Amino acid sequence: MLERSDLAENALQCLHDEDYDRPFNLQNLNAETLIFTRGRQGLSLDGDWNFCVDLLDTGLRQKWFSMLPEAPEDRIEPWDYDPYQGETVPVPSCWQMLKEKWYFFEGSAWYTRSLTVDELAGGRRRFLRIGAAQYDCKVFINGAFIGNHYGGSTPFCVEVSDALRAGENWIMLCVNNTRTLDRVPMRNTDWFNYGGVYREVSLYETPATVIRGLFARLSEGRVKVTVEVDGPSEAARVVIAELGVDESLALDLGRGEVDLDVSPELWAPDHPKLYDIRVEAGGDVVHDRVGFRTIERRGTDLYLNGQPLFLRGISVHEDDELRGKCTSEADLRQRFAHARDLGCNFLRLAHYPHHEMAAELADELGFLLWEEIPVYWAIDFANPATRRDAENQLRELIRRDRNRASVIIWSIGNENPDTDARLDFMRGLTDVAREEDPTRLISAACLVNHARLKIEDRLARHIDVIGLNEYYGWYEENFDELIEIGRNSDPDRPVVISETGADGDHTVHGPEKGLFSISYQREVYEKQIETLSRLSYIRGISPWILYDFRVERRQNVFQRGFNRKGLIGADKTTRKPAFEVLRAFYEGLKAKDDIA
Ligand code: GCB
Repeated sequence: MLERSDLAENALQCLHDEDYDRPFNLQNLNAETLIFTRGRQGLSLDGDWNFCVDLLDTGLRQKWFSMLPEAPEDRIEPWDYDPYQGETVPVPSCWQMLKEKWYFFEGSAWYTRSLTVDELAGGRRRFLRIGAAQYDCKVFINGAFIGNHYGGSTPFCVEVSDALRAGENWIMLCVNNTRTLDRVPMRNTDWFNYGGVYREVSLYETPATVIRGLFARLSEGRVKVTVEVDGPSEAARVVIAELGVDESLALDLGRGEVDLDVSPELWAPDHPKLYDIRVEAGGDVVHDRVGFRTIERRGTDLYLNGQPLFLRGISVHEDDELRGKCTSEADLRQRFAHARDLGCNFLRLAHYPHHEMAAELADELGFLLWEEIPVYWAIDFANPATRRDAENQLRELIRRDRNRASVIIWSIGNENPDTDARLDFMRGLTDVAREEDPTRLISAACLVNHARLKIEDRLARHIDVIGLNEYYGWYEENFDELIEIGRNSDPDRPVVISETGADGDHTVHGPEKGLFSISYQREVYEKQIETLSRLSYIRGISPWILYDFRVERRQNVFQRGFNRKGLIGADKTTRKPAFEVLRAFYEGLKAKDDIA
C-alpha cells in the first residue's frame, strides 16, 4: 500500500466543503499594490503555460497548488490533475478562442509555469505584474497562496520578493470568469464573456525603494508632478530634459509633489507633442512620455486648451473575431487608422478598461479618449463588496492611465437604473475619480424618461458630461422625439451622444432591406445625422460601433452570435455603407472648423 500525504487526509471533507473559496478571496491585490511600470525593463513571462479548465473548482478543493512536481511513477496517491504536465496554452490568450470545447466555458482554469531566478541581492525586490485576467485571479507561488485580484480589465501587481527562491520556482494562477450578480459587470452584458490571462505577464526587479505612482499633468497653468514610493527614500528627482527641468522633491511618508514653472507646448490631436519624463527615487528609475493639455467644461461647452471642442467620435469594444479580447499593437494601429479615415478626433473605449497600449498610441497619434469601467446595467448597487470592487477598478484604471493626455473623460457607468442605491454608489465613484484625478471630466451614459421625453437621471447633476445612448430608428421609433428630448431637457452641461446606431449584416446572409440590412443601417445614420445637427447642445457623438463584435445574447439569423452595429464587419476590413455617411458628416464638420 502507498503511503498517503497530508493532502489526502481531508479528501472527503474537501468534497463537501462549499466554503472552499473563502480563504482565497482576499482581494489583497488591488490599486494599493500596483507599481509604476512605464519605462521599466521587465522579464516577460508570456508564452506557453500548462493549462486545465476546472468547472467544479476541484483544484481549490483538493489544493492542486500544493502538489509538488514529481514523476508520475513516484506519486503516492491518485491525482485528478498534474499542474506540471499536460496541455499548454499561450499567454496571453482567451481560452474561448483556442478550442471549440472551451467556447462557452465559464469557471476556473489553472495556468502553471516554471520560473528560474537568481538570488536577490540584498534588499532588492521583485514584483509580478499581470496585465489583465478575466475576472478573479488567484496567485500561488511554490504552493503558497499569495493573493487574489478582482476585475477583468485592469492590471495588478504582487510582490514576490520572499516567495521566489533562487533556482526553479512554480507559478500557478487560477483564473475564474464566472459571471455573478455581485461582480462588476454582473451577469448580463452585451459583450462576450471571455476568460483567461489575456494581457501580458511580466516580472520586475527593483531596489528596496520602488516607485509606485507617477502623475504628471498640467493644472492651473503649472506642470505638477506627484511621485509615490514605497521603501526608504527622502527625496525624488524629476527630469524633463526638453523643458530644462531637473528638480528634487521631498518625500513625506512616501509621497511628494512638485510644481514646475515651465511652459510646455500643448498636446492636442493635431499636435500630439509628448515630453520624456524621468523620475528617480532611492535608486529606482521610471520613464514616461507625457503630453500636457487642459480639458474643461463651461456651461454646456467643452474646451481643449481653451478652444471649443466638438467630439467627432466612434465607440469601440476590445474584441477580435480570432483573438477575442487579446490586443496587439497592429490591431490597435488598424483601429486608429480606421478612426482617422472616418474623420474622428475621439474614441469611446467601451465598456471596460482596454489595453493600456490603446491610450499610449492615442497619445502618440493624437486622439481623444473616453475610458470606462464596467458599471453596466443592473449592478448590485446596494452591496458594499460590489462597490469596493468598482471603486478599486476605477482607481486601477486611473493610476494606470492618468499620464495619458489623450484621456479626457473617465466614464463611471452605462445605462444604470436610477435608484437611491445606484445614486449613492455612483456618487462614491465620482468622489474616487476626483480624488485620484481632479484634472479630467467625469461622464456616464445617463437615462432618458421616454414617457416625458426628457433626459432624467439624478446622476446627471454629479458628473461633468452627460452621455446619452439613443437608438432612434432602431430600438426607438420616432426621430421627432429626439428633438423633443432636446427641447424638454435643457441640460446645464455638455451632452455627448455616447451611442446611436443600427445593426447591418453585410455578409451573404444579410437581408436586402429592412431591419438588419446595411441599407437600413445607412438610412438610420442619415436620419440621425440630420436630426442631431439640429440639436444645439450636443458636444459630440460616438456612434455604436466601429466593428461588429461577438456576444452570446444575439442569436437571430443575421446576428449569429454577433452584435452587427459595426460600421465595419467583424473581419475589421469590410466597410458598410454607413461608414461613408458618418465620414461625410465628419468631413463637413472638419471643414467648418477650418473656416471658423
Ligand atoms: C446599448 C449598450 C451597448 C449595446 C448597445 C446595443 O445601449 O450600451 O452595450 O451593445 O446598446 O447594441 O444594443
